[in-house]
Amino acid sequence: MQKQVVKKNERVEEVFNLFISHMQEFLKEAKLNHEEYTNFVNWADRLGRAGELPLYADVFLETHVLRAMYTDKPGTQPSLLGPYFIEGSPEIEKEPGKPYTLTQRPDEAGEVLIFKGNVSNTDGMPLANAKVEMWQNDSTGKYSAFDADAPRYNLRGHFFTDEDGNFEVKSIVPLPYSIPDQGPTGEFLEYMDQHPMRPAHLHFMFEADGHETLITQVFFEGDEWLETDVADGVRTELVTKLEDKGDHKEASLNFVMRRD
Ligand code: MBD
Ligand code: FE
Repeated sequence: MQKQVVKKNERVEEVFNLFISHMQEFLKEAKLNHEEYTNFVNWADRLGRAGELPLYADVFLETHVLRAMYTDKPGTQPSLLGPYFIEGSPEIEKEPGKPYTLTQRPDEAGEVLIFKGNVSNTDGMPLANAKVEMWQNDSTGKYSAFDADAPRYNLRGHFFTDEDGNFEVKSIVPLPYSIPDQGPTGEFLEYMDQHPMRPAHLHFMFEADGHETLITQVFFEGDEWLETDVADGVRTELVTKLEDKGDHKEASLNFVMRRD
């Protein structure tokens, strides 16, 4: 096998050294015996082979990276990118006087949701023409391109804010999400006696010139999984009301981006 050539990088060296020294401390503290060690290696191997490493990392680790980076920082709190973002979503065309409609099947099941947002920056300046990328699960609780029986970009798309930084998008109300629980990640959850649920959420990524890209999620008041989200992605300021408008639901939230 050819040896991989890695350019020396002090940051990577620092991080790998920290990682290995903490792993060694962990093994000492947990007093792992050899059988437990073997079980652990086999589990980690199954996790990788099942393609669940990104899922596992995003559920159990990503929130800690974000909290370390952003707690008490001005602007909207970022939340998890998660394992279900894919590149290349379609740009959504707008009909005059109507909201954008997130890519969906003609007979898309679910409750209609009108979501209204505003994008501004920490100086209070509205951000016109900011790119809004959005993705969510469907009325079977699944994500296109992963577990849903739907076209690749179903309930995914991007569009742009208007001159006042506003946008309005028509979609369906997302459902609470059960992360895959039949594989190695599910095994882990079972041992931890933890349910596999995430509260219903919309995923957003905002991009605007001169500003830090904002990746976040929106949640809804009253969701039964808000307090025990398996991925710990909920932040108080990201929880909004889901208002009943008779034939549809409505929700809104304002987003504040930081300058680069
Ligand atoms: C999701 O839908 C999600 O958003 C995250 C962060 C992890 C697992 C599933
Ligand atoms: Fe998600």
